Amino acid sequence: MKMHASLVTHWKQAAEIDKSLILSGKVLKNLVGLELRPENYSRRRLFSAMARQEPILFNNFPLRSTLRAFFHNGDEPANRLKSLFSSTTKTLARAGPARRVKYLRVHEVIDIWRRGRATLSANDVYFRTSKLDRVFDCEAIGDFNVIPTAPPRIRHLEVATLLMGTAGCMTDSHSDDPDGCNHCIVGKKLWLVWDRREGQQHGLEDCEYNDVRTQSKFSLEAFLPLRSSNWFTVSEGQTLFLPGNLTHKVMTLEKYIGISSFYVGLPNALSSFTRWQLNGTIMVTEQFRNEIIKLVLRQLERTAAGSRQLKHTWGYYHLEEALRHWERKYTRAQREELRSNPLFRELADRISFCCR
Ligand SMILES: O=C(O)CCC(=O)C(=O)O
Repeated sequence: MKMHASLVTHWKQAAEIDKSLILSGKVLKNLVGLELRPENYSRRRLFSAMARQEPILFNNFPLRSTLRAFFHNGDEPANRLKSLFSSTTKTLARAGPARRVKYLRVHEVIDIWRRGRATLSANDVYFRTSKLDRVFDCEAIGDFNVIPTAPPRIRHLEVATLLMGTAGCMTDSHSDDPDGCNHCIVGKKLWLVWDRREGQQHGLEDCEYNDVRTQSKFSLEAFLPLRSSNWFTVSEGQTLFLPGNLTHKVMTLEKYIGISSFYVGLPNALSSFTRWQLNGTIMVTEQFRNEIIKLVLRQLERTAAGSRQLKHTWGYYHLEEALRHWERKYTRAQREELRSNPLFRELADRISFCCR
């Protein structure tokens, strides 16, 4: 397998941001086989990846057309973006190579983004309550997700945000509780992903789970041999779906605007609840987990009783794949431990019943 010249360029750009990404000849050869390549979108591919808990990157996820219509109408993306926020709305941002936390007005962040001279990222601009959600049809990244149907105390776990960053930004290695989706509107990022636990056993830190002072420990020598390692670029119009067990380290190669959100649907429910219970969580408390199990149960009932179209929309036909994956991945003892929670037991039994 050959590495495309543009990919070598991307890695060189990434190494300018973070020295631990400097490539030697041997590393370069080993990296080639770890690239996750984008695919053309189909719902079957999406749900199958969710069921098997594998990352997947799409070229043409259906969100693209609505976002393109908004951003590519001849006006500068920064102007379009500004029109969606009041001049007083503030957001958390990270500035400079040390990623110092600041609160800035969203309009200021957009101006800095437009000029592209400073290193600045703002990944926490919530869009469900802004005009952004009304201007775009973000439904496509949510029509298989029970979290947006939840009461407000749970709905915030969707963490539906707009991300803005100038070239040179880095998001340190971390993992999130739920599986997450990222859509790139403009720009390019390089992502490195690996299973958190496998990485930790081999010296790769996760700043959410390790005691990290400045930056999580990372080396390509430790990353390359992991069974779970992948890397890829996400660029304009592409959409990533990433399982929550994967720690990710992200470098902004070209100034970027995107959106992201977390999801629990029918095909990833068993795996998400299992991971939360066995491997621990940051945001999802036991009470939240049980409330989300109830939402999935409710959606499962509706879908089981609904039309073929509803089943297709919610990934009902991938429940068997999800169940088989879960049975293979976790030991009988682990599955029994999970089943000691009556809600989880009800869900597992209901899914088995649907698969008969
Ligand atoms: O795009 C980035 O820089 C980080 C994104 C991220 O960590 C996420 O969506 O979970």
